[in-house]
Amino acid sequence: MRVAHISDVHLGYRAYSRTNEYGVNQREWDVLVAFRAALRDAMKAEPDLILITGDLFHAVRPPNSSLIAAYRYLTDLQNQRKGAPLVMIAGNHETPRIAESGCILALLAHIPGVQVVYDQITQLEIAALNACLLCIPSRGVGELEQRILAPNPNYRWNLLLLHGLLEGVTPFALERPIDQQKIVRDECDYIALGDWNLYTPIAPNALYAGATEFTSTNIWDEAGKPKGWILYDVSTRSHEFHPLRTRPVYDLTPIDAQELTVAELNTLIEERANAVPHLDGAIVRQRVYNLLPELRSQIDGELLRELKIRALHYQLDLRAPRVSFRAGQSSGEVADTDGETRLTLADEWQLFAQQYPLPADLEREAFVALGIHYLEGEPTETAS
Ligand SMILES: [Mn+2]
Repeated sequence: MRVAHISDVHLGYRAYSRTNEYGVNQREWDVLVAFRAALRDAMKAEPDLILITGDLFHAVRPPNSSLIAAYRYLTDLQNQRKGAPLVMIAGNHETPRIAESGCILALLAHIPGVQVVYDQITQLEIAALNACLLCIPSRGVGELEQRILAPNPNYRWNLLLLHGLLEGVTPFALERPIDQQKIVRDECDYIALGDWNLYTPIAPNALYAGATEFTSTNIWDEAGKPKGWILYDVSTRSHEFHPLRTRPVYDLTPIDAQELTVAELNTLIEERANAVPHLDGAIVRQRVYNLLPELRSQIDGELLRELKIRALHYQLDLRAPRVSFRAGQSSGEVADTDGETRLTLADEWQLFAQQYPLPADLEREAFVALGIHYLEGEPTETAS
């Protein structure tokens, strides 16, 4: 039995202000294009089963344009596949906080061959494939503690679908990560994982497919890494990762402006941008460290306008010379002369945590402070 595994498509994701010739946000369009390409590629591989492991939609109420396109693509696909099995579970992005609100994925369950799990942990039996699928959507993760997950002996193949972060995948998980031992078990023929945006094998039989486009809160960390889908052979427990063409994302090498004239800085900005193989239409970030605030206005505006026209999104991220973010703590410590570490870990944490989406009931200031406390300990201990 061969399985096509797609995940974290995030239909309805929008970013930047650029629209395409149809008036649709360019990034929303890109995400649709990636989904269509994934379905087409998967279709060509003629899998027995297609799995979508959550966050097909970026939001509980996605834009109509994306909803209509998803319905059309999936209907076309399932017509071509003559209603062969396609199973999807809900991710956190498309799961409303209140269960009674209903889940948009329920709409797709009307397409021939499509089965959808968006609420509790559910066992789906697919007799035609002699397979049993234990489906754990985002909302089901909370039930895991009280459950004993055992394979169903009445079926030749046992699969598990999960949308959630296993422990060890990222240090930045907000919610408590899921115990690997509970999920990653040898008796399971395939463990199809969603929620993590990069293709990541956990075990030969347990894989994160990753997202199909760059839609996470920090795309710069993902720059240069492939997006795609997985073709998995259940009988040999082997897989192929199939990359998809996405919009290019570049996080350019930071420029240290400490000893540069403005003319030199402008030249470097231009050179780094032009060194990018496909700047036109790309998403680009250029960080500049140690820039004195009074020099900001002298950066070549015409150059920036040109870069912003060529790229889909060109972000010039200017940072003043390093001083502690907390007033009164530092005496204006000068930046490192080795040019390697331009920000302390605590400063990097602040920059990260100030933008990271937090649950509404979490106070950001306390969250940031706690992180600093963990990183630095008591100030008296680190003072030299
Ligand atoms: Mn997710």
